[in-house]
Amino acid sequence: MSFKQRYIGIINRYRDHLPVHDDTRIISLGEGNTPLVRLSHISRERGVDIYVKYEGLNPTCSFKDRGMTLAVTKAVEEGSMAIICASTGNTSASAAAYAARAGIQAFVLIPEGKIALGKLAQAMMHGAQVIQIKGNFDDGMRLVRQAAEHLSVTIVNSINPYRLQGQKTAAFEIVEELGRAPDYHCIPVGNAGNITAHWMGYSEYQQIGVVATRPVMVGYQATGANPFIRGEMVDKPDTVATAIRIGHPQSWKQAWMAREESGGWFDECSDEEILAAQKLLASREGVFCEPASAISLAGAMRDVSRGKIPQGAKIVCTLTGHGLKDPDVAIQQSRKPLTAVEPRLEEIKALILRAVA
Ligand code: AN7
Repeated sequence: MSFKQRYIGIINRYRDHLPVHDDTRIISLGEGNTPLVRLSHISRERGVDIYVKYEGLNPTCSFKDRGMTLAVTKAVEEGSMAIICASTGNTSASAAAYAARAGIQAFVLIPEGKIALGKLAQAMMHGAQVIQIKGNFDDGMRLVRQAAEHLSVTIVNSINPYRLQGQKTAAFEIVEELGRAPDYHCIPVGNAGNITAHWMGYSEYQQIGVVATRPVMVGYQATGANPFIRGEMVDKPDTVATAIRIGHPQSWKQAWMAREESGGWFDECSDEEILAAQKLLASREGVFCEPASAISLAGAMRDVSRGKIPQGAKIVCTLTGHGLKDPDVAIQQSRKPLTAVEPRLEEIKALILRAVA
């Protein structure tokens, strides 16, 4: 029996492609190396080859960990004792965990009442200072920028360039797994950091000759939070997919460039389409992601049915966060209400027989 080398995270794995030194102290939780799951039922039914990159299986259950390991590693290297971010939830969870790991303080600004329960639990458990704002993510982001001008805290939102450097490694993994770039990469868009990071990753691998082609990048936003579809900022964003309830994206220009250079497009999905795709994925393929993540599949399926994405195409959809992040929305949308029966065999038998009838 031979032993595989222990996997210890994206910085160690992709050191040559990232801005670290030999003696940099790496702050890692073993992020990255997430599964690329082929959707067998959905691919067969729709005549395409669809994979999901299951980023919900990162240490804090979202893609943010890829960027956070590098952002916190560099913050510590530069002597910072505190990090700060605004967040719709996942960035705060990730920042809190990596700050704990590093032994520094995290301050997280979240929109009051608008973040999923799992994410709030994470930020609180990891010991972040949680600051609720009577406002939305965009208000929080403005305050974070202002606060960092006055105080010595490091911003770990995706305007921190190390975040995108770390997140580009998802594209590396996809290429290595498929042995090529996909034809289409479908991805949720909020601040547009992740679509930008993926395009950087694919482009780097093309430049150094690992692959000959890059995918068409397709970004999806919720109908109520759709600045890229409107072509202008949105002041009162709203959607059931709270992770992408963002009206003033931080990586505006870079995302337009990714769209332009890849020959891609932006489109929007309604909350109903998002929840239907989330349910379909969970019930037909066994993969549970949060609502914001499901928009990548919702959009891809619609673009396949419209012929915008051709039959036979190889498609990767990024599932940015785990379904358990947002148990409330999952339970609310279940068709049958949960009831309890007496603990007797007859009751159970009757229920099973009725279900299979
Ligand atoms: C599950 O946590 O912005 O387009 O503050 O949590 O790179 O912003 C989260 C974003 C998609 C959008 N899916 O990614 C935050 C935050 C999930 C997310 C996005 C987010 P970007």
